[in-house]
This record gives sequence, C-alpha cells and structure tokens, in this order.
Amino acid sequence: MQETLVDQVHDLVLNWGDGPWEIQEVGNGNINYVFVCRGPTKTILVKKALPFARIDPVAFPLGIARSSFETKALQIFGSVCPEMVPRVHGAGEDWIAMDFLSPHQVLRHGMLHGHEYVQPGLRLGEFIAKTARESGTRKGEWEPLFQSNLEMRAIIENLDYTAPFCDDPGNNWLRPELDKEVYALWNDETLQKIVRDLKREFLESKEVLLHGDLHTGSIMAHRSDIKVIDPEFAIYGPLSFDLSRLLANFLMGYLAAPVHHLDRTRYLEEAKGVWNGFCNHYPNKKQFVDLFPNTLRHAGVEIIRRTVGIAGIAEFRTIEDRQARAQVEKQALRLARKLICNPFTHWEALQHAL
Ligand code: SR1
Ligand code: MG
Repeated sequence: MQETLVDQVHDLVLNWGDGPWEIQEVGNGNINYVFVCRGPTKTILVKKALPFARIDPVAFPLGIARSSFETKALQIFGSVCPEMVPRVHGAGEDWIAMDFLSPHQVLRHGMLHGHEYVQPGLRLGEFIAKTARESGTRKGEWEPLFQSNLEMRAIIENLDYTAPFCDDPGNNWLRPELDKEVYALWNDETLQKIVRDLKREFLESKEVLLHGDLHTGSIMAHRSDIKVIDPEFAIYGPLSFDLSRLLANFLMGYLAAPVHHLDRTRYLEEAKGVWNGFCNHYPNKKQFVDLFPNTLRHAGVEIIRRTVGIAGIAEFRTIEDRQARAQVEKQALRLARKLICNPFTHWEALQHAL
C-alpha cells in the first residue's frame, strides 16, 4: 500500500515542478500518512488522509473529510498567526501540501531528547489567545465552516470523555499495575459526574475555533521557531479546551521528566508559560476567574485519557522499567483526580499540588 501511496504523492508533487522527486514517508502520528517530497529546487510536505486512522485501520474507519477541515483551519490560523503556522501550498479532498519544516522536530520528542526551545509554552499561550479572540469575533463567518467536522468531534467525545471512564475494550493502561487506580476512577461518582458535565460543555459550547488536538505532538519546533500543525479536529468549542490539552501535556512531561533524566522545571516553566502567554494576549480578563479552574478540569481529563485510554504519550509509554512507569502514571492519575474534583483557583496553588 505504501508504494501505491508514494506513486499517488509523486503525481501530486509534479504540480510543484518537474522531478526527480524523492519521496519518503515520515509520519509517526495516529491518524495520517505524511510524506517529505524532495525535488530539485524545493522540498514540500504532503499529508495524506486515508479512510481510516493509521493507529488501527480496522477499529477506526474514518472519513477523509478531515483533510479539508485541516486545510481550512491551517489557513485561518495562518491568517491570524502567520509566523506560527506552516503555509498551505495546495490541497485536495484527501491531501494537503505545505511547508516542510526543517530542521524542526516534534516538540514532544525534542523535549524528551533534552533539546532547548525558546519559551514554547508562552508562544503557544499567545497563539491560543489570538486565535480565540479572532474566532470569537468572526464566529458568524467561521463557525459554519467547521460545523460538520462531526466525525472528529465524536472521536474526542469518545476517546477523551467516555472510553477512559468506563470499561471500554479500546482502553490500554498498564495492567495489572494500575488496575486498582483505574477501577477507582470508574467507581468515583463525584468524578464521573464532573466528567459528564465537562463532556457536555465540550459538545455544546461554541465559543471559539479550537485546534482540537493541541498537545505537544502537534507542535513542530526549532529553537525559537514554534509551529502549530495538525488541526484536523478543528471545531468550535470551549475556550478552556486547547489550553487544557497543552497544559496537561506539559504537566505529564513534568511528572515523567526525572525518569528520563530530564530537568522537570523546564516542563513546569512551559506549563506556566501557556497560561501567562494566554493571559497577556486575551482581552477579556473577567473570564479568567472561571477559566483557570475549568481549564484544569479539562486538563485532568486529558491526563486520564493519555494514561488509561488508547492514545498514550511517549513520556509515559517509553518508560521501560514497569515499576517506574507505574509510579509516574499513578502520580498522573492522582493529579488528574485533584484537577477534576478540586481544581485550583490560581497557579501557585497548582504548583504546590504537583
Ligand atoms: C484514533 S486517533 C487517536 C488520537 O490521535 C490524535 O492525535 C488524537 O489525540 C486522538 O485522540
Ligand atoms: Mg495529530
């Protein structure tokens, strides 16, 4: 199949000039295939959507419409923050050609390898503030463009807010080490009710245009250059959602850092940066009082789903020593429970709880 795909991509890139083109599949995400296309005068990246998710083609049939939503979101986010989004060179119903970012790395992997970046958290907080502000203002114009991205919204509903909180066959936690903690989550009525409310909020709120999957694997980075990629889950939703995903992923990095012999304070600095960058650039300060605890609640959901659910994160799942991994993941579940049931009202309190 890979060879047929390479041929298809080869035909596509002829639009950007005669060959020879050297085409290499480089994707490592859960959903799509990604090709670096090196031609005589330029290199471009082509992202291709197949009618299933790469992580499990049988369990996850998936329409190719996600590709068009991603194109629109890249263009819109790029119009608001051009320096933080790769440019789209062309697109079809199941493909997007865009800037090849080099020598950038996926932020999650770069941080895990100890690479240094210039305040990615702060920059991404600013990105969320600016895109939220603009998409809130232009909701009448932009919301209809994403209304039918329902298949991707249903994935979030299921993989983030439903499956990890019940006995779903797709779940994938460290068994038997975490069994007790996972069953405790399922039996915690208070937590279950709050998560149901958070899910309702995710489904019903149409505040701002969300990236929808803004974790550290959706960021490419090289030193001070930070680029947001992969907005195929874009949909209107609550302002707290994207903030929560980033915050949660930096907090999980913080918990896992010592096992990877990394300086955990770097992760905490980036987590703080997300909130500070957002606050510095979002105009409606009155919202912050409720927004911070709400963001932490949704962050707790992200931490649980990354620990219990199908879509794990490298910071946890690459820990080879099972005991060490179990210890970190138990800490993560404890933190998530606190964030959901007893969210903090200010950053200092959260820091003390870590
Ligand atoms: C079937 S998709 C699994 C996950 O990959 C994406 O990156 C999203 O986080 C989704 O939950
Ligand atoms: Mg992605």
